[in-house]
Amino acid sequence: MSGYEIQEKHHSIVFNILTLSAKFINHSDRTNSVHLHGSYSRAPFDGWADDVTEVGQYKDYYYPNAQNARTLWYHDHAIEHTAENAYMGQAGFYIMHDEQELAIPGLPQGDYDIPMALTSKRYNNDGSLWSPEKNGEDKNLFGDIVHVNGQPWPYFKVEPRKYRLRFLNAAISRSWELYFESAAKAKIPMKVRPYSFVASAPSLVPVRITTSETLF
Ligand SMILES: [Cu+2]
Repeated sequence: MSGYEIQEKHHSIVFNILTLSAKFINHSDRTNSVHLHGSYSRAPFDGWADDVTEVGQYKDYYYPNAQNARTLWYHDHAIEHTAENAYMGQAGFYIMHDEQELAIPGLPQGDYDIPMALTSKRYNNDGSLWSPEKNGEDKNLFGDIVHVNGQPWPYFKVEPRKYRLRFLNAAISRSWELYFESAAKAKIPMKVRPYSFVASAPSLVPVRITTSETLF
């Protein structure tokens, strides 16, 4: 079999079997446009700001899934209320794997590959989410309650082994400085637990980088 035939076979697997179609039905009270951030979707399915689905209507999106392994995310992108809709939770991960990634020795997979979407929210005294729209805030929203995957200040029990953590900054205004505190922090200065940085937004990095903090 020539290299060309292998290439062709590979393409038929990617495009004919893995193309994803997703039907979005707008049950909300405002327009919406689903943007799959980082995907090279065709223009009609990119979810650009003016390509909105009206309330009560639906749209079928087609995603080729033909990029290599990477961490994508989707969020509302409708003009004039993208930030509000993302803040209220219209955002999520879209993770792509490929054979090369799954064959990397020592790279944790499955239950040990943990996506963590970071946001920061603000609450009213009655426990409801503070609305930027109702409060006339259209510039910044930092928020003092950190959410991970929609949960405020969550706790995650881990096994004593290696994990892969995927961090997404889905906050409206806040940026993050991430590091591991040592259990013996009385003796060791903070930010000293090194870890391997293996991937950025577009894909895996060619060489693992050892660091002790990430800003993004
Ligand atoms: Cu985006």
